[in-house]
Order: sequence, then C-alpha cells, then structure tokens
Amino acid sequence: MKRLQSIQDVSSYRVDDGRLLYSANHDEILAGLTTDVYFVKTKQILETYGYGDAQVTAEIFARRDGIIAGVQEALNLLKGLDVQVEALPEGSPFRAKDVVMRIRGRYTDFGIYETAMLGILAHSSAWATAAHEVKQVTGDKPFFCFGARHVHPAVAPVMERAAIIGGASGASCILGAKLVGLEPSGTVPHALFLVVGDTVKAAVMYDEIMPPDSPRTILVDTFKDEVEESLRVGEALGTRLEAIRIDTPGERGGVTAALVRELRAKLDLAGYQHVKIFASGGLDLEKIKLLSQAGVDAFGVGSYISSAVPIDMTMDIKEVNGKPLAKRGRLPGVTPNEALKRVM
Ligand code: PCP
Repeated sequence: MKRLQSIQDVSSYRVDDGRLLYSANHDEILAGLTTDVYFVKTKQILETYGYGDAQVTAEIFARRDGIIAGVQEALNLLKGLDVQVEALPEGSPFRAKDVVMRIRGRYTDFGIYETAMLGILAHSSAWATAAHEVKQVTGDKPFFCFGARHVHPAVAPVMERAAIIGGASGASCILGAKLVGLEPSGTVPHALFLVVGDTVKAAVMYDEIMPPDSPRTILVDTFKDEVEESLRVGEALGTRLEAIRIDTPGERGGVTAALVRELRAKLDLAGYQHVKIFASGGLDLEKIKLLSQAGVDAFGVGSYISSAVPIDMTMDIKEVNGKPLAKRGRLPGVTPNEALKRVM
C-alpha cells in the first residue's frame, strides 16, 4: 500500500465495504491511514514549496511519570527511513516532562507517523505503568495479565506485552505472551465447570489430558463453597494439585481476605500445605495488598491494567536545520536526557 502523500490521496481513499474489523492493519498504519489528516497536509505543503528537505530534531516527552513501553513498535514504523533515533530502553522509568524519544531527520519523511508513534507510546506505557504498580504490591509473588477481554482484540496483544514489560509474570492472551517469547498462562474458565457439571469431574479431566507443563490450578468457586470444593479437588488430585483459583464474583462479595485465611487454614489442616492459592477477579492495588497479606500466592489481574489511562505523549520540533527553536511555552533546542540510547 502506498504512503499517503497529499490531501488528494486522502480524498480518493475508499474503505472496503466488506471490511471485517475496524482496526487498522499493519499496511494501513504504515501508509499513514491512522494519522491525523493535518500531518498529510503539512507534508504536501512543505514538499510543494521547497521545504521537503528541512532537517529537524523532534522530541517526544511524557506528561506524567511512568514506565516506557512501545518503543520497539514505534521504531518499527520508522524502519527504512533516513532518520537517527534515541530512545529510553523498553521498560525503563521516566518522569513527567522527560524526553523519551528524539528523532532527527527530514520532517517530511517521518512527520506523518507522529499520531501513530504517540499513540503506541502513550497506551503501551500506561499499561506497563499499571503493571509496574501491581508489581510493587505483589513483590516476589507472580501475577498474570488477564485483561485481553476488556480491550479490542487488535490491541490485546499490545497490552499484554506491555504488561509483561511492566512486571507481569505472564499473560493469558496467546499472541501477547508469544510476542515476548513466553507461553500463555491460564488454566480453564467457569465455562468448563458449568458444562461438565461438577468441579472435581472437570478437574480430573483437566489433569488427565493437559500436558505436564500446564499448571494443575483448579478453579473452585463455580458451584459450591470454595473451601469444600478445594478439599474435594485435593482429594481427587492429591499431590498433583498445585493450586486452587478463587474468582468469587462481586455478587457474592468477591474474593475476600477472610475467605483466603479460612481456605489456607483448612487446606493446611487437611494436609494440603503444598497447594497454593491463586486469586483473580476485580483486583486493584488495595485488594491485592490485603489478599497477599491473607495468604494469596499468585494473582490474575485484568481491568486494573487494561483500564489504565494513556499517558499523554507530545512531540515537539526543537531544531530546524540545526537552529534551536520551539513553540511558545517550550524551551528551544534539545532537552538533555542521559538515559536516552541511540537505537536507530
Ligand atoms: C477472571 C475474572 C475476570 C477476569 C479474570 C479478568 O476470569 O472473572 O473477569 O480479571 P479482572 O476482573 O481483573 O478484569 P475467569 O474466572 O476465567 O472468567 P469467566 O468468569 O469468564 O470464567
């Protein structure tokens, strides 16, 4: 697909009637179709009036503190262009107003990617930052991103990858996990238990046919009391039972610290000290902290990560043809940041 060069290219572009998904594919993003249209007009005017070769230094800065993610994806948009790029390494912290990426080259070469690059960095960094916050609370205990169901499938892998960069131990979304060289994490949903009709029966089926590296973590809140079900599953799977998962719905009060304490005590009393407790469902930082103190060993976290508000990123031109400048309100010339590394 040809890159957009002018407003005439924009006007003549037609959306395919049979389009399956509204998300942009890679070719459409590279062609500039997801950019704000004013960047295409700017490119056309500059090239028409002899400014096409203007060399600029552009800096992207963040509006609030966070953990950077999406750098590699943003860089991939610039592949093949004659530009030099410095950026923060993926996963590193930044403060409000820090420059997270600096691009030098012909403005008309990369200007139309501003929208896409800012969007990638803003959202990925928000998800990574939320995951980092969870990590601060879970400490050495693992947590897994379960947020794919809350976002459009086109960006679910982007989110889950960002969560892992921010500190998640893994992710349930298959493509998200594979993007960082991991296998997806997760056992089975309530659907299996509901269809089979009995927690122990479903647990035994899982144990029989899932490969040895699939964790024997059994969900115990579908039909009956979580403690009663855990002990039944323990009896059936014995030492093969690695963990039980509690995901008690909000309608029943959710997963509480009291439930976790009771569960731990009764599992221990019945000789299941080796069985870990995995909690999921509506967990935020405060709840994770309380549940961790009560004895939860691992967590599944979805909406806290997926609902992270994007961290606004802004791109400013700070030099044109070697001359320092800036729009009103900003400081002219490059903004020093020793954490930036040359990446292109
Ligand atoms: C868990 C839970 C939440 C999912 C994880 C995301 O899934 O019920 O909806 O967590 P969040 O609340 O932090 O966003 P399952 O128990 O596997 O879901 P289901 O009820 O579909 O079986």
